[in-house]
Amino acid sequence: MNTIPLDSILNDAKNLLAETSSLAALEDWYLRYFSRERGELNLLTREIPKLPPAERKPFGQEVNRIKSVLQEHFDARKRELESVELSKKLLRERIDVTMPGRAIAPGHLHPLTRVLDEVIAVFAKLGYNVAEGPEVEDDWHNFTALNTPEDHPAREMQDTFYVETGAGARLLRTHTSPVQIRTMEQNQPPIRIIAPGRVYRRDTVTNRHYPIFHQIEGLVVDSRTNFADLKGTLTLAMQEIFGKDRKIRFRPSFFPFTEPSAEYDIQCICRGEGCRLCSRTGWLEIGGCGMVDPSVLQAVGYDPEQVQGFAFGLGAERIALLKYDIPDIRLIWENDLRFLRQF
Ligand code: 2NL
Repeated sequence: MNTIPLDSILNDAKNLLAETSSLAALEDWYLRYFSRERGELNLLTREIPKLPPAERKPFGQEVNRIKSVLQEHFDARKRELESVELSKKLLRERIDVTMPGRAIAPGHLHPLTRVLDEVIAVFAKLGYNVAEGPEVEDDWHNFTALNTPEDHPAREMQDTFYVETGAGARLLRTHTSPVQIRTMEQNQPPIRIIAPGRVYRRDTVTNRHYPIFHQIEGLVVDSRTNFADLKGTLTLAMQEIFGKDRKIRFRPSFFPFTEPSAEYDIQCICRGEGCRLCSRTGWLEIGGCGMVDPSVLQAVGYDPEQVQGFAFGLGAERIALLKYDIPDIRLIWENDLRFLRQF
């Protein structure tokens, strides 16, 4: 008679199986009973040859029954634990779809872009069209058509960025006036346009100078356009931009492409008391202007006896520095968010 307690082995195995609380523990349990080398059930099988012959068959059958019972229990426990671990994992990795999303910080326009837009809007109200043209220009549109003589310093290599030299020279435009020349070449008066854009001049970088800047030039050509129209237009436009209570003054000046020419200033916020902003003069320089020189009208095929016009220019960066009290023009280009966020 064998003394191997099959019933208690089965009961122990079931109890231990019920106590397993993870798939890892289950794996240990399985190896303990079913491992080919050391599994307790396989060890039992090896006992068979030692038994009296009559007991071998029923003992073997009983071991096999226990094996299949435990295999079933194991499979069931495995499904249980798998579902427990899956729900734990789902809970752990749960996504709260009702949580508010991460807000995308809205950006805003660069102060220089705001100045350009604002000046354009003022002239658009007065009936001006916006004109644009290439930044790489030829000698004719940038200089010759603008009555700028061969020996004018603006044409010097040092003052202008030439892309190609010699005959058919190409250069980075030094003002947006070539846009007006192109417009006049392609259209007949009346002309009423504003030309905003990037221009390039050799310059030593300081808090007020930078070799790339933005100009806004205006041009009106019609049959009876006169200097009073120019003064009235610029006075109105500057008061729209800086405030109705600011005075404008015109000082005689010279430009190759206008005759007569003037520079125009706007009254400083200190009202002439004298502050650092206006260097104690009470006035802030804005730009230049004048009546279009007859030889410019001739260059684009207009008859100066029939039409005349006025033109003016202003530096967009300069307006931005004055309007937003920016101490250094380099801030315009650095794109430092600490600076930009202030606007
Ligand atoms: C300034 C000077 C000025 C003009 C620009 C112009 C254009 C044509 C014909 C005649 Cl097509 N004149 N432009 C005239 C006078 C002054 O700008 O101080 N710019 C910031």
